[in-house]
Amino acid sequence: MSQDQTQLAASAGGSALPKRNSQLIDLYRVMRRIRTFEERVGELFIRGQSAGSMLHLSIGEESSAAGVCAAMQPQDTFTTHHRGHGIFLARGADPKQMMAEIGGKETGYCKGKGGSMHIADMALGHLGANAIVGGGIPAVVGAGLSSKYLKQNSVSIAFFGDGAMQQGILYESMNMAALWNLPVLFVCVNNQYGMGTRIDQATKSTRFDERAKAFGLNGAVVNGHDVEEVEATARWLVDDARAGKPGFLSVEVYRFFGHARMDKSPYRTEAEETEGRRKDPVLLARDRLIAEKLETETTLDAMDKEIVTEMDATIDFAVGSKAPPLTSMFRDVYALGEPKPEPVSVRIDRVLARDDA
Ligand SMILES: Cc1ncc(C[n+]2csc(CCOP(=O)(O)OP(=O)(O)O)c2C)c(N)n1
Ligand SMILES: [Mg+2]
Repeated sequence: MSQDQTQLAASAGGSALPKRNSQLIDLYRVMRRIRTFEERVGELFIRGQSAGSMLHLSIGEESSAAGVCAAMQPQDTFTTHHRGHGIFLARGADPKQMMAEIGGKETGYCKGKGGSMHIADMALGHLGANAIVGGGIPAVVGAGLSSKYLKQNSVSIAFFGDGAMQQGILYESMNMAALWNLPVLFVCVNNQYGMGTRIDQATKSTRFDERAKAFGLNGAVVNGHDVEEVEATARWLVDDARAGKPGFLSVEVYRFFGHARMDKSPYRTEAEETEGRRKDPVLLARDRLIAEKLETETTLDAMDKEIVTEMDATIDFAVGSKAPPLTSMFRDVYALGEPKPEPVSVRIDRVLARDDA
């Protein structure tokens, strides 16, 4: 299949795409680990052990993380939005350190100071999750420019939600990436909602790939129920980005639960939610593995059980870890070293004494 044909197939729904660059079993395992991890994150919240009150689960969206990360190389970098646990896990993060971070513990990736929405890890190329809608997008343009300049052969990928499709920063970033032929990929995890607003109430045109193509990027939309389709399309886009042609991918998924843990989705009908959850990427991959006789139910049950044990241990690890000491408050925050904190009373006197105060 020529690249043009592949591009067309991807935009049209991708049914004719070549499949299986990764084994479906590997993609299933990654998705199952994300699903189980996210369920444990929910448990951490219910037990009152998470740091902060906002947690955003990616249950129902696992194919976007598993499919795109399967197409990445070790030197590649990425940023995520506020719903990024699954992406980091698919990239190879240690779930214990992740859970500890979400719990605000010193054994976490950022020693408990990043939490769910600001987790980062340079070793795995995670340039940072970001709570501001669209906030992580421009960083990949900088990373792409740096990679090109330093000849690092790395691609930088921004993951964000459909809410960011209405943010100006995305278009400034796409424009610059296209103009400078940067090794960058923009991935929209289109779960149909930005908080309680359905996407067609937020924008007139939901053909997001057309917007990217208008800027001179490769553009594709894939059905996120099919993780193999996501992986095959992502591989094409990542490979092209590495060669200097940036791209955009919209992965169409359904957010199974509310925006955050306290949201019971009163703005969605039960019928819609049932239909959305029917297209479960994890279960569909499992069914296909069995139907195509690639794996037996017994083998998959054993794998699932092993994952449950692994993820149960993340809760014990997080709950059993210590919170960072107060004395470490300013360490690792802005720069290396530990500035001496100024006593509050001294600071107040200093501010009040300022001429322009
Ligand atoms: C610039 C900005 N505006 C508003 C918010 C409040 N907010 C947090 S998440 C969110 C919805 C984001 O929706 P989407 O980008 O589709 O991601 P999803 O939550 O669906 O994964 C909004 C409006 C914010 N964090 N940043
Ligand atoms: Mg959304």
